[in-house]
Amino acid sequence: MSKTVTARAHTNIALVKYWGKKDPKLMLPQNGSISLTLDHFYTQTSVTFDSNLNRDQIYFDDQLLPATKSRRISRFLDLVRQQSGAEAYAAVHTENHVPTSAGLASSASGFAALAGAASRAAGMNLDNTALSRLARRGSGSATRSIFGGFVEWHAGHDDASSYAEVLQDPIDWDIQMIAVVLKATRKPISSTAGMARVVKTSPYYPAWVKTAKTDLKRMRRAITAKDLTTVGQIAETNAMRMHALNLSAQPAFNYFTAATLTAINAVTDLRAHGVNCYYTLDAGPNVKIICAGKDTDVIKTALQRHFAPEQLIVAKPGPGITFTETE
Ligand code: 2P0
Repeated sequence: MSKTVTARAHTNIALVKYWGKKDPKLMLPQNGSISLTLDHFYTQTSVTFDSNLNRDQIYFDDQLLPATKSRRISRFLDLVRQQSGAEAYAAVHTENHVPTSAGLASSASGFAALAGAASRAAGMNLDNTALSRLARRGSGSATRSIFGGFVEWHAGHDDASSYAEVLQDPIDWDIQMIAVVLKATRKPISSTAGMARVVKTSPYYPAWVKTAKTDLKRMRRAITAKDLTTVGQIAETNAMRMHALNLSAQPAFNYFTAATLTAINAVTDLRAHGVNCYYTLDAGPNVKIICAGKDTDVIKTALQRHFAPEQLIVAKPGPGITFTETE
C-alpha cells in the first residue's frame, strides 16, 4: 500500500462563464472565464493507489459507488496513471461539504480535489498551474478551483496553454455571494450536453464568444479597481447571455424554476431601491447574489419574504487547494 493523499478544494462561481468547448477531448473551452472561489463549499478527497485492488473503488460519503456511476472518475484516474506511470487501482474517498441538496456541489471542487489527491498519491509533484491543467481534463470548471480568490482560466489552444491563474488573492475588499438555494427538480440536461448543444445549434453562439472576450477584459479591470458595481453588472449580463444561449438552442432548454425568477426579480427590486446587488446563475436553479457584506441584512430580509432563512447562505472568498499526506 502506498501513501494516502487528501486534498481539499473549494467550489467557484464564474463571473464570466465557460459555456462551450472547442476541443471536447482535451477540454479546451471556446472562451476564457473568470471566477470567485468561495469559502463555504468544498470537497475533500483522499486517494490511495493500492496494488491489492482489482478495480478503482470510489466512495461518496462512505458509500461505495457501483462501477456504472464511477466511470468518469475512473477515466480520470486512467489519465493520472498514464501521466505518472502508476499501475495500481485506487481507493477514493470523497466528502462534499455543502448544505444537504444545495445543488452547489459542482464538479468544480470535486475534480480539483481529485486531481490534487490522485496526482500526489501517484507520485507526481505538479505545481498549481500544471494541476489546473490536469483538473481541466476532469471538468472544465475544476481548472479554476485549484486557486483561491479571483481566478482566470485562459482558454488556450492546446493542453499546455489552457490553465488557470490567480487574478487577485487574498481579496482585501468587501465582496461576497449569497447563495439562494432552491429546490432542485430533475436537471433538464447536464452541463456537458447542454453546452455541446448550444455550440452546435444556437445561432447566437459566435456573438457569445465575441462578447465573452470583451467581458473578460472589462472584468479584469473591474477586479483590479475593486469595483463591486462593475463586477456585478458584467457578471449579471454575462450570466443572462449564457442562459439566452440555452433558450436559443435547438431544442431549447433552461435551468430555471419559478423560484429562480422570484429570486432574480427580488434582486432587481432591491437594486431599484438603492441596494448594490447583482445575480448570477449556473447550470441549475440556484441564484447567487453578488454583494457587499455590509448589505447582508437588508438583502436577507427582502429575500426572506419568499424563502426560508436556511435557503440563504452567505459565502465569502475562499482559498486554493490544500493537502495532507499520511504514509
Ligand atoms: C462555469 N458552468 O463557468 C460554467 C457556467 C456552469 C455554468 O462550468 O463538461 O461541470 O465537465 O467541463 O465544468 C459547469 O460545467 O462542465 C460549468 P464540463 P462543467 O462555471
